[in-house]
Amino acid sequence: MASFQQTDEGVSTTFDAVVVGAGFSGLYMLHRLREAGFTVQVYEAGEGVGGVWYWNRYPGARCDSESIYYNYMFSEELYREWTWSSRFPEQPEILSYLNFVADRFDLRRDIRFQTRVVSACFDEENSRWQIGTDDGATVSATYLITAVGCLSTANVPTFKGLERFQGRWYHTGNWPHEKVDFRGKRVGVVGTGSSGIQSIPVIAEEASHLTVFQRTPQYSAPAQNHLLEEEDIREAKERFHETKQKMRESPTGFPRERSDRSALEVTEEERRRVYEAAWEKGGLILSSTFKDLTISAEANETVCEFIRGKIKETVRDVKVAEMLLPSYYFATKRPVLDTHYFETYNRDNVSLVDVRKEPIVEITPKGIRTAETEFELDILVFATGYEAMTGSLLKLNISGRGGVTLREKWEDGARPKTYLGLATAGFPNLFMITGPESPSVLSNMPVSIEQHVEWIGDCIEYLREHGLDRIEAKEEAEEAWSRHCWEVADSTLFTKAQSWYTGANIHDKPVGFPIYLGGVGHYRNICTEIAEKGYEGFALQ
Ligand code: N01
Repeated sequence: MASFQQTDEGVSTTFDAVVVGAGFSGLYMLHRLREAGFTVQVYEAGEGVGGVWYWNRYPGARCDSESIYYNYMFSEELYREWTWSSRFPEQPEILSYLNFVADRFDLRRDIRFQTRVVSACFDEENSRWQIGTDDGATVSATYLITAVGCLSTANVPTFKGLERFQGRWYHTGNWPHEKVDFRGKRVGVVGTGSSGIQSIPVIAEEASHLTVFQRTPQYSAPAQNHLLEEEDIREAKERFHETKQKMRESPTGFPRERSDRSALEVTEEERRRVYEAAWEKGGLILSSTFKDLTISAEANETVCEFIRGKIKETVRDVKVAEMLLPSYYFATKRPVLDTHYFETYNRDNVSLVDVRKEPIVEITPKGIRTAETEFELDILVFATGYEAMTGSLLKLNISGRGGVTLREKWEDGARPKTYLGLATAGFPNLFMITGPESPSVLSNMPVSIEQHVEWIGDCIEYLREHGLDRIEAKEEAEEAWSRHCWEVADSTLFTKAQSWYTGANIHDKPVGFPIYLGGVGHYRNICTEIAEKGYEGFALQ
């Protein structure tokens, strides 16, 4: 039965479910549970819906997944009603889409904006979560569902002296709503991941001078973005069912075919032809051109060499080109797409600093001091990434059975152990959308989000139908899943890199690989089978 109580002031404090976050995950979770007759309260720290697409407003921010695949597929009507303008949508358009969805399904009435969840304690006697928010309120819910995103806790490096900097500084993941004016300004960008590489060419157009502080050179390929033709849009809408099925069954959540050839079984000319074609087509397809690029170091080196060749062809200054050449295994850090990134280093107003050779020593009132020199800057942009996968979950201060916190549980071991990335032992009635050890960031996110939301929705309905109100992952099931997740990852090159995938980007963070690499379709089948077996591996009461 749906539980719902009113306080004296008429404000409800008891819900079937509390959902944290109103981005892609939280919006659909709210809709799914409400349709099934449950009472839901969503808390969102921002003033509006959108999650990462609400906060990431930095210049050049756009999605690296193609728009026609980067949307909800749970409703054909919704899919038909919305029309994307370009192949890779810009942040404002994605935010408009999520606002459209919120209006379309009347979601805002159950979202409390500008309210941050600051604690969640499991009350064992009543099998309920007590959830505290930063406005001092406490509410109670049978289920706590985190929809906090995998990349939402900004990593601002603890450079000495930042507080003395006399200019302004920003992190790309927490960008102001008003435009930042770079005209006539000396700007420093620290970081060359996706956010840095998207923003650098745009900032360079405006700034009087841009200095890029690079720690690791990146393999980046051109997005080859373009406006969508009417014909593309019509075709996409007509293929809704076929595309949806392909995406759900695929390894990565995209409807594209994967190669069954090794990069080493073809001639050098053939390999070059394949890589050139992928380069021209643009997008994230380079990594799926051959089946063994993320498994075999030798195969991987062929694509690395191809991209290094492109960088050398593009960047005119030989010394700068040399500094931009990456050496890690391609795709073991998140592949990056760009629009004129390497070309930007041909501009007179752009310079590059290699902070591995010349480390940043401190931020001074006037700029950045490296081991060799001081760079005078008016604006600093930290494109330094996130405490990925676990950062936003840990910030919620969740404590489960026996008062053990999620932080204690996960920092104790070498990795954040979960069962399917959906639940974790010791934390009954807690569900995590795209949690650690699910396909999440190595898949097309909306596809993985929908799968989790639907699985959680079905599970909560099942519990209601069977008169149960408590579910918890068993330790042995979690142990087996976590081991499996690691073994799959460790059979690839992914665990051999220093990346935010492994946690190596955050000082002191335990290094692991909290992403399931077995494939989106395969993972879906595992989750479905577990549910069909009466939620095997979970204890139900
Ligand atoms: O962050 P990152 P991001 N001193 O962690 C450097 C998604 N995303 O915000 O590589 C100097 O990738 C760090 O260096 P290194 C996407 O999944 C998607 O760019 O650790 N440098 C690196 O160069 C993406 O992968 C989209 O050696 C320091 C950079 O900062 C993820 O979000 C757009 C440093 C951080 O790169 C994160 O991308 C944007 C220090 N102390 C983001 N600390 C789209 O789809 C860190 N760095 C559009």
